[in-house]
Amino acid sequence: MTKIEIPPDHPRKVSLETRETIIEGHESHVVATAGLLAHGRGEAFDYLIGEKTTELAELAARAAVAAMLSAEHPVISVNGNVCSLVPEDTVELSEICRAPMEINLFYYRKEREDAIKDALFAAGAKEVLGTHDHPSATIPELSSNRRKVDPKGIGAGDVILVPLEDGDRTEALKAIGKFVITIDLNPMSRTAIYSDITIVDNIIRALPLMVELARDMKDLPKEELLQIVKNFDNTENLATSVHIIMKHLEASVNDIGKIREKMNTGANEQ
Ligand code: PTJ
Repeated sequence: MTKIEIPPDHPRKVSLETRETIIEGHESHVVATAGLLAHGRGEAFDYLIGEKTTELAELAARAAVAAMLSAEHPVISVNGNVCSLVPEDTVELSEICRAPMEINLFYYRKEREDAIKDALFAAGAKEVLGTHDHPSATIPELSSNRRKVDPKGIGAGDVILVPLEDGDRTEALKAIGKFVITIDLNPMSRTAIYSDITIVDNIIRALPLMVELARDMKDLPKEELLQIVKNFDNTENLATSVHIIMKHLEASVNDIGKIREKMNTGANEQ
């Protein structure tokens, strides 16, 4: 299937193009079928936060980058959606933070692991960890496919970035003492709540922002990085994120009224 051309002046151009990207990812086996549904849920939450990076998300991204840069062994966990939407940024963040990428799939199929690996290499990766070609360690607290981890990657990691994750694994990673960072548009998801740092933003905006921050912050002294992490409060971050959604919904009530009033006035004048 060829990607459909979205007209440059279409008001929902970015959203529609992102949809096309994820559909293509599904066709090339990178994205699981359930990944399409997960993306739809993400789209709905993005609508609710106003489809832009909030100041709060920027603060969370800064704390996340500080945690990765100051870690002994940071790791980026990559699933189908992440690989499809932001392959180049993921590779770049991995390089700047010296955080290996590990493919870790909920809907595991060897065909998918291979497709994701190829896509990451095509995006410039030099090394990609995963459970297929390496002996695997297991997270005992977890029963899903994601219990298998690479002993050189998540197995040994101290700070793990797990974007668009399911709640069970985040909980399991916390239970075995990992510092967990996530990117999740839903501030009420279990992953968002269990993580140490949650960036409530669309990964298509959050990852490029993290790359930019990592470039700026990579030479900061470790104490300064650790202080940035210490000053971050995820409880406050998540509560305020929910308030942002509520305010946005309140504002929509007025907007709908105004648009309909204008529409009716226009119709009466014809
Ligand atoms: O590739 P696999 O096999 O590992 O499977 C990946 C998915 C995403 C299918 C799997 O992890 C899954 O089922 O995830 P969930 O439980 O649906 O959670 C995904 C979370 O990510 C939800 O809270 C969504 O709101 C959120 N989300 C979806 N798209 C985005 C997003 N958050 C940020 N940016 C997005 N673009």
